[in-house]
Amino acid sequence: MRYTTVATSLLLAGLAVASDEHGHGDMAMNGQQVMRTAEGVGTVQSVADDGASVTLAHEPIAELRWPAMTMAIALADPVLAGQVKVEDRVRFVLRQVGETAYEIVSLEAVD
Ligand SMILES: [Cu+2]
Repeated sequence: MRYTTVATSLLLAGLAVASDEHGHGDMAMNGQQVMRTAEGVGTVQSVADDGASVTLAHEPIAELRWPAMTMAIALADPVLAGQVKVEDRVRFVLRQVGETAYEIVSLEAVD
């Protein structure tokens, strides 16, 4: 019984390592990271002076399992900052750029 438990743990550990390596393999083959994108809507709370980020009060984003929250999000291009102003309701597209990091690649005010 005890032996079986140990063997199962080793098997699960092996699977975790295998799937991790698979993810890195994808990156190497494509020559770039596999990017996940997701769309959201929210209201602009502030825009960084240098155009590097915007702070949004965004609605839940089901694809990422994000609840509604207010957060600063990096902008892929500072030009995006010029397209919106505080209190604008916006639609945006996020691109994953790291394990838990996202940046906005598209940002536009909506009615
Ligand atoms: Cu958030």
